[in-house]
Amino acid sequence: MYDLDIDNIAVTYKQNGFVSPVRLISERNAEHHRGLLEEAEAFIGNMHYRSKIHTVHTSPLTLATLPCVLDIVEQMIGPNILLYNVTYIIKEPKSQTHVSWHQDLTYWGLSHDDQVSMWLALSPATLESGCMRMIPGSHLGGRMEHETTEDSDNVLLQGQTVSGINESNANFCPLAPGEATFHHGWTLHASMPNRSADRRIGLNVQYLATHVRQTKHNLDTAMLVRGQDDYGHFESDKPAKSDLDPAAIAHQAFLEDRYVKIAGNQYKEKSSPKRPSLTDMAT
Ligand SMILES: O=C(O)CCC(=O)C(=O)O
Repeated sequence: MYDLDIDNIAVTYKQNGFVSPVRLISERNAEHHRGLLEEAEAFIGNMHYRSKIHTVHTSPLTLATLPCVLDIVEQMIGPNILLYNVTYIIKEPKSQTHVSWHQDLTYWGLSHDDQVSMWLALSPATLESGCMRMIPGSHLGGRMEHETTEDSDNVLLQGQTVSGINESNANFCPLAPGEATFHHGWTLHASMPNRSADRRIGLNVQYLATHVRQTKHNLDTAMLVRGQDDYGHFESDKPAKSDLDPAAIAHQAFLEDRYVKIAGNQYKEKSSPKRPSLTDMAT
């Protein structure tokens, strides 16, 4: 049994719109999972920001479905839980890659906000390496106006940005490997470039309550990870059964393309510039 004060975590989350740090796995285990990621990268190329990565690799699937994580998520969105997306967010050493102030739910097209994201550190996320910053209480005001920006160093698909943030209200969320932040989809957050000599690696996981639906598209996918789904709003993602199975990789390319079209557009499906798929990168 793990040693987490789940009630306290849930109270802090409801009050602030985020909770950090939460120790989920040991530093050693986080290093092990980093090793598994980097072994996969040696074979298939950089895994930064690839969608639905839990359908091609067992390590992110294991981390996203840890019982202690689902127990926490259950306190936040209820007992019937869909795993919507899993992606690594990697800032390479000494890189300009950053994330502008934004709210996650802005362009996802979801019908309700019973959603939470987990960000689990697989390497040190420090002020130097560009850990996340959050504005406490910002989830209570609902959606804020975002503008799209052109900035190739911004991780976000549309460079979506809320301007005029008073950064002196922000809390830094440094994490040691194995610690995580949980944040709500209306919580304003951002992160700065990685000035350190190590990679800053986070596993970013999004969970939805089963009653939430996709309003931009009728073919979106998710995976039931706890409870039951009485709604069936999403087609079911297939969890990775082994690592980097070629059929799973091909399907991930399709899912990623569709995810980018949905989440990467403010209103509805659009054609987007094609990114090389994991398959292209392996060849
Ligand atoms: O990885 C980062 O720096 C930002 C992550 C983020 O925006 C998110 O988890 O929603």
